[in-house]
Amino acid sequence: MAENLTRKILRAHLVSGEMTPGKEISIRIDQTLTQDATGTMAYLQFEAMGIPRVRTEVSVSYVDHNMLQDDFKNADDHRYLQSVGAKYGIWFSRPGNGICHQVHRERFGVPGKTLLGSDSHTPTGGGLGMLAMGAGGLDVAVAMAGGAFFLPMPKVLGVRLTGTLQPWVTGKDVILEVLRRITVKGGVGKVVEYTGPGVASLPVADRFTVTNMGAELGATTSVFPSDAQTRKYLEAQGRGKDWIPLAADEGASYDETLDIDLDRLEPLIARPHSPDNVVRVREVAGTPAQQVCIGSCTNSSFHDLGIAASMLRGRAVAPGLSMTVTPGSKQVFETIAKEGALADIIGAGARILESGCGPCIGMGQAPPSGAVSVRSFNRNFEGRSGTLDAKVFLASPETCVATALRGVITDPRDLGMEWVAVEEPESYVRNDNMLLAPPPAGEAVEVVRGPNIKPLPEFPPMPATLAGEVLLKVGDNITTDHIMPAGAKVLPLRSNIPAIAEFVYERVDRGFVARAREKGGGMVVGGDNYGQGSSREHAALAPKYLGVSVVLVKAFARIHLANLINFGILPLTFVNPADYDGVAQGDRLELPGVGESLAPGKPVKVRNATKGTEFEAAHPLNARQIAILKAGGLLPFTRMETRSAAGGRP
Ligand code: MIC
Ligand code: SF4
Repeated sequence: MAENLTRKILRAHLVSGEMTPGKEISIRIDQTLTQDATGTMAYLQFEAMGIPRVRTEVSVSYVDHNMLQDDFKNADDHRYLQSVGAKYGIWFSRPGNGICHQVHRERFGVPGKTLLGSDSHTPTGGGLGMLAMGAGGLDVAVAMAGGAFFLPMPKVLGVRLTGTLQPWVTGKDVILEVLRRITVKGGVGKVVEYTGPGVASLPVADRFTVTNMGAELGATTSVFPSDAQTRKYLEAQGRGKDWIPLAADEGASYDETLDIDLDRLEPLIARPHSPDNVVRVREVAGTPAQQVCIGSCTNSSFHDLGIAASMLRGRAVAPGLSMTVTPGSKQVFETIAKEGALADIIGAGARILESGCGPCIGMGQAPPSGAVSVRSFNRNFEGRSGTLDAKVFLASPETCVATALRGVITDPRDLGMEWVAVEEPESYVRNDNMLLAPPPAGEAVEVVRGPNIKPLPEFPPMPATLAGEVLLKVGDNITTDHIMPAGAKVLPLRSNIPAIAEFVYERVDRGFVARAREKGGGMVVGGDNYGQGSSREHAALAPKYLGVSVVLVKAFARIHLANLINFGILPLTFVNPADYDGVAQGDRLELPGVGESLAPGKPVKVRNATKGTEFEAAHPLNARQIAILKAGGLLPFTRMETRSAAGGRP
């Protein structure tokens, strides 16, 4: 039977389960990646598993998030990551070598392989025809140990592209259009697969932008075929031998479809504070802007910076505006330096930042109070930039430069500039001296741990009855940035759970942590698409540390749901959405006997002791997940399993 590309790759990696949408499957993972902000925890967890060496084809540890070194913490964590990687057979991409998703596609990505990364933008690899997914660090640690990755079998949404992109219209506008049409929850439970005659003309750089920002749809991942463009890209990376052709079978069917005519697309922009709040750039043109940032894993390729440089050549950034440019990797940086584009960018007055996440995750360059900041990034959640009242817009590098030159939001077509296509180089600068291969197995390596690395907290098994106060009630589309903020102040605490727990829900309710402490834990109630955004397991782990035992919402985002289970927090959904209205912050909820009665498909009775009411809640858990929850989380569960496999010996 004619099959789409997603199903073909899944089938080739299937370990268990039936490929029926919604049913749990498990797949073999060929490659893993971690970044520093999630990596320290992932490697602490990997160490706790007692496996001598990773069992994947390739595992890479990147340093790109925690780049500011204003005290010992980040620098110590970098040293830990380098040494732990060397010990267990993991490549190490040194700080300065670039953003994980940019470097991975340059140096490691292979069409048809599976990639699991402890970062929600891991789907970027789909631009090369990989099945690349984001997950919590613990799931990635399990994959490094050779374990399968469990996920609900996704539906496949076929996005059929026709026509060709017009001058000044880019891959960013393609994904913004998809976001405009199906919103930040439109991809939940789906893989977005790009097909149709429009794919062939889409430069690989644009494909990466589309698959990267597919994370904002809530999608499991996104994937493009591997074709002549993919081959050219891999050859320019000196990796032509890694290329294989891949595409959906002729006449393959999709669970859902969407058509996009590239000829008719226009420059688009996402307004504050959500990536799906999309309009045509011309609808907001003229809005004064105080900052423009080009960079992030979405748009910082050679292609992106080449276009930016050609627009900036001989011109100047507007006086009321500050512009930053971040090359996505050392390769991009070296290439634009050699080709002269860097001089054009510097000459125009842009501020050049080192290759890393930087302003995208609030690591510096917070905008001024109330400022409009136009960024080529992928997320514009409130406060993420580091300035709570800043208004962040998301657009293509072309729209960003047009805005930087004029000082007001500008459609690049209205600049009156001639559009020049940027060709992919025949050969990229290939200088891997910041990429360290692991030493051969058996070589003695000492793992270096700084004082910022605290031991993993231990959690007891789930008690028979769960009861507690609703510590917080929130609405729809709560992001993990709301739950566990990032930024320069908080990110360095990622390997220190007691310290980072102090910041849980800080931007939503400053009293949350004190309340959780005072009440000895409790529950959180939320709306639709709860936990969208990043893969950070700290958004589950830190609330768990504060005693949160149940999260009861209308619907969950995929990665956050998996993280809640991994750390032993019971995820429940309202059977009747109207029951959401009947629960208030401060109410006491009781789930008597749930620790014993929890079973697949069986609703849970929730008693609201304050209101004297009762309602039913559902859960998506299967028997394996229930066993994990009862054990207190995936780590204690894995330890128990290992013990029983060893005949009960510890
Ligand atoms: C993000 O873009 O939000 C991050 C920071 O890259 C996160 C990972 C993290 O929180 O460390 C992500 O996307 O998963
Ligand atoms: Fe880094 Fe931003 Fe990409 Fe996250 S979205 S990996 S913070 S560049």
